[in-house]
Amino acid sequence: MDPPQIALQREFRRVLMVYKFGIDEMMTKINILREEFGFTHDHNPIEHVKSRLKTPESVVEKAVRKNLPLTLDAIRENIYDIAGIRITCSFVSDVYRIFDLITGQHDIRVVQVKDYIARPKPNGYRSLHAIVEVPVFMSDRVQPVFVELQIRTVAMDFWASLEHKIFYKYDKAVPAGLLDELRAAAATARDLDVRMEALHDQVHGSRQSF
Ligand code: 0O2
Repeated sequence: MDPPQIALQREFRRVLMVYKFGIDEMMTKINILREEFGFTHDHNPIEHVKSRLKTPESVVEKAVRKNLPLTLDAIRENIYDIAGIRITCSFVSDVYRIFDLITGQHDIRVVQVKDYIARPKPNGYRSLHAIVEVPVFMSDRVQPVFVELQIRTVAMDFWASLEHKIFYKYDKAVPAGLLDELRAAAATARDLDVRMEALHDQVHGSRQSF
């Protein structure tokens, strides 16, 4: 890295705290939903939740890759996934339900939605992505913060974590045979989601009744 990139990284370390607070705000919302479902319904749509903050190194790398000016403002305005939360649900209907419950909250602004469940990526990747903006109440101001949400089923998550490992093991040049296998495995994961949802509906009645 050259000196301007190193200087930006140092400056960025100070503002990273606000993104951590953005994650905290969102995690509170998600935990409230999760606990409330535990009390009031016989089925909890959220299996598990993970969060992560991008490191200053990877934020600056992304800024360089996107040809952004190396300034904090350019990073704040153009890099949406500094704060990330991944919510894993049991069923596909739960994914959309959780999405609606979070994005329907009045202090949340939805900036962008990518529905890779309705339109999977060519490699087979499925997941519902949303960039939301959440207000963080600091001592002297209210700071809106972008948070990337990835909401997916257990089957989608299983596939994505293996694909991610394979992708990096082969340094992004995955042999064609393995890519075919991964696409086939993604189709199997999709079929499993359909079957599990049908079974769940048989036992609990249609999810639409919620
Ligand atoms: P990490 O370490 O997980 O954060 P952009 O952010 O707009 O430049 P893009 O690709 O347009 O990039 O955004 P998109 O499609 O919303 O995907 C962003 C994140 O989704 C990725 O983050 C991955 O976490 C996940 N993702 C997207 N496509 C795939 C895929 O094909 N396989 C797997 N396993 N995960 C995927 P990062 O930044 O790549 O990494």
